[in-house]
Amino acid sequence: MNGFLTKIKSPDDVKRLSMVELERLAEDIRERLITSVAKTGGHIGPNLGVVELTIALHYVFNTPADSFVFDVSHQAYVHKLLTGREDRFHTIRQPECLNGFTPRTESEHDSFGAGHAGTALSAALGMAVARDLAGGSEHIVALAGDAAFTNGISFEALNNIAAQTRRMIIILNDNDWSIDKNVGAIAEYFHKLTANETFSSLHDKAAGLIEKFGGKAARHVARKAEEAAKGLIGPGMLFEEFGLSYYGPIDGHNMPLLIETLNFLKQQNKPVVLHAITQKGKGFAPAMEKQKKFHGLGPYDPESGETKSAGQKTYSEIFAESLTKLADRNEKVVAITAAMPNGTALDLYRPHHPTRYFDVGIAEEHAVIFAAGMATKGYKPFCAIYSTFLQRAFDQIVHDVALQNLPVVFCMDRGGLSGDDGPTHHGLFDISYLRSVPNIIHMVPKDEDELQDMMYTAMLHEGPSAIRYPRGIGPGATPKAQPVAIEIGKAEVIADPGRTDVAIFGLGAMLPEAVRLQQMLEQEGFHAAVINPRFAKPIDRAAVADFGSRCGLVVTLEDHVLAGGFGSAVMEALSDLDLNVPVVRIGWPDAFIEHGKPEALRARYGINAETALEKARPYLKKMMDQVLARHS
Ligand SMILES: Cc1ncc(C[n+]2csc(CCOP(=O)(O)OP(=O)(O)O)c2C)c(N)n1
Repeated sequence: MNGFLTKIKSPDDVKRLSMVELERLAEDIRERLITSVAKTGGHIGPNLGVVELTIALHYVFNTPADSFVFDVSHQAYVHKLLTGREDRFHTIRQPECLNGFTPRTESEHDSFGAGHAGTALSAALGMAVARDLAGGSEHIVALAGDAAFTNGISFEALNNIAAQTRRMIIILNDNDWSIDKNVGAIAEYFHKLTANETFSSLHDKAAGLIEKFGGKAARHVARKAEEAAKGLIGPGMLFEEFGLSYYGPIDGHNMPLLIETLNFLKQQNKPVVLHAITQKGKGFAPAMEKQKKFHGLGPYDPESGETKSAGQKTYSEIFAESLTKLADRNEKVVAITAAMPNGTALDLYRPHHPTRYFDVGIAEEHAVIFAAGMATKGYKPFCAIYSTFLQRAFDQIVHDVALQNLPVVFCMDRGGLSGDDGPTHHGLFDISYLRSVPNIIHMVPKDEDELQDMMYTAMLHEGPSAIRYPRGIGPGATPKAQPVAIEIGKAEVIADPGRTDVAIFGLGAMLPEAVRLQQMLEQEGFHAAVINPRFAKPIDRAAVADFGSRCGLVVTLEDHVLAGGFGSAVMEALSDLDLNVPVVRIGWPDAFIEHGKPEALRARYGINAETALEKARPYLKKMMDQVLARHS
């Protein structure tokens, strides 16, 4: 078992295998993917779909001299297995081990890092143009899924490719699925190309001939298939109009056909698109049956595909249920997702309000302006976009929403450390990037019930608002039957001992750490107030003024970068108020945080009460000295 795979130490070893051995290698890889990802979790479905494609790519091309650019790069596990990382594959997504994507630092075979969708074509074009300028001869191959073509950047690149280079290969890996079913006109168009019967029969003939004879005859039939289909439905018309030569669609699991075709495309002196049809999850029944679930998930049973349930409702689920309730009572409430109905849990909302649910594809910029447009007509759009993916729509938030003061609500799931996915997915910047934008309010709930209240508050608010909440489960506070509105910019004082030495502001998920710090301080004889800030913007200046003027130290805790974050906002307010009280800030440093288990990363970077206490010590000592001096 895995006999062929364990012998592959580099892509050169792939090139030495016969066709029969390549097929055996594909079997080995599938088995390894299924059993290994069962333990680590990860993007199993997408990778099972590109086994033959990736083997064929390494058979025909020559990385690292040639470059493969993977869109999102969640489908690069097979590439990792073939490029000297087979012995470490069981460590994927584990702390200090292989990343789930392709950071350039991991291997010379990883030409471009990604995690967000739609970047492959632009990056590959940049590489191709750089190669042309330098007089190089290497090949640049971009591999992008069908859903990547719902993304604006992909089209900006398409618009530019033919004008910039004569040599670049794009592989459209079409499996019909985004995470959910792919949506929109492009998905329809791809579907039309592949559903054509005449094409299918010619295509099968071509595949059969290649298996029999290979070479010229097959190429002839493949071209005939292409021409015939072209006459009927104009396959690839879209790409041809962009000045790219379109080939396919071909069966992306037919290894001889793939190798033959890639060898042919390698010789072309024009930018080309190869349309490969693959099946997401191929070879693993549970993944073929439940495409959505097996796109990316935690550990599962490698036989049955069963997963353990979290038991408690996640923040995403509470968000979806709360939105359903709001929409039940307010017909102006609408929900918008950018291809993440599953991740944001909006697929729980969808059946209740199907006409007020919009999946716009992987198109965050469009999602935000689309929401702005709806808001101009009196609707109340709730845009559910992960904190990390909303980064892409910054200008739309500024220029289209905030400048016009339109009441769009941004529900930023995965606000805070994301964990196993790593730096491409951590949501650690949204306070900074939204705090500088006029008109917008930014809220952070301490628990699930407060999330519902904040959504209600946002619904009533007449301008733009954002709510960030963490990945996974929260403290488990069941939302009230009726949400209540929160006064804008008003913090909640959780504990106030009156005579206060330290004021601790614990933002959102960090509130329990604030309470722990308070207890640690009490044990050392210091009285501490605990505040749930609720708003990162506008912050509660009255609370800052009150505590800032009657305590000896302010501590802020946030699951966000320190630069420009909540603690910075508190310091700015103290400075504006001319209050000269020291501030200890706990948050993430000015660095990209690697992947890992959230608890371990928090411990490593000191995002906890212990570090706050350590940092507070010099100030506590000063306070103590002053007290002693007064009494001596
Ligand atoms: C900007 C952005 N938005 C959302 C996502 C979440 N996401 C990851 S993979 C994916 C679907 C990708 O589908 P496709 O490109 O067709 O590849 P497949 O997984 O089907 O192989 C989505 C929506 C993302 N990575 N980047």
